Amino acid sequence: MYSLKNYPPFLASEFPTERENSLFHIIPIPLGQSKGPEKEVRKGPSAILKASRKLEVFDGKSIPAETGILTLPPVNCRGRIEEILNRIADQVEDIFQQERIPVLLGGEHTISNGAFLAILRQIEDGAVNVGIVQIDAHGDLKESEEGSIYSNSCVMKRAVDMGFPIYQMGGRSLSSGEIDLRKERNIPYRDARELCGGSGVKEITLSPDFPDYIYLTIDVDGLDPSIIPGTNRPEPGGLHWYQTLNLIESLAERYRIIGFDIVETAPGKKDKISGYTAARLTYNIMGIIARHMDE
Ligand SMILES: [Mn+2]
Repeated sequence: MYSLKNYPPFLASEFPTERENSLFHIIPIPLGQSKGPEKEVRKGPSAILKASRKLEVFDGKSIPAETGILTLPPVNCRGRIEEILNRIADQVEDIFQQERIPVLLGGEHTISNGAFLAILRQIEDGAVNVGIVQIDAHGDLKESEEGSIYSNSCVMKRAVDMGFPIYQMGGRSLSSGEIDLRKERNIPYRDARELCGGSGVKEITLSPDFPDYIYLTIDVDGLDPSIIPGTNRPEPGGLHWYQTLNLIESLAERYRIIGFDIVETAPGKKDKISGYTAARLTYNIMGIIARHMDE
């Protein structure tokens, strides 16, 4: 059993959450595989949900909560990682089948692999028609780390191996092996220096052949650590607040976002900013998606 005190429904303090036919279904996933202090990332989903109680419903443009927000119980993150990823995939698949939008709250970045698995299960004729757009300071393109192919540094390599077209945004700390893989596989990207330097890019055009349907995976370290400091691998020079929202809005204008995740939020005990900002980010992305649903 889990406690509602630690996992309150998103925006529980406000009105039309938890209603039937909610557009957004939130899955809290408290995964932290590390045995060291980095395992604190498993408290991220709870921090985001608790902080969401302080949100006001207007996001600056609309009231995303009017589309309905359902918060599911947290995924059981005990056992083998393959089993955990299957549990996540089952939940996400169920949401796709109801034609709703899954919102995964991590937890470490590895949880996205569960969503990728669910997307693959939806594909009938073998042609992958969903691309994955990643906002992240890192490549996460390693084959394995510390003996595991399911480390958070490997999550996008698994996506590539599954056959997904991917697009990387905000990168600024990559290994030479990851740079080689980008070249080898022709992986498109816009790194932070190009996106965030100077006056800052506000709109993004993905590769011409990128699929119309996209899944968005947001590692909060893709944003500048002045925006969300509470994360395990903070890296200077990231995306700023309105830049992040503008870039995502520009994606929503051209592509259909079928689901998204916010991962790697790891606020320390005295950190009052990171959980709240991740909740605000989650909520404002719901707003962006809701406003572009009918187009
Ligand atoms: Mn990452």
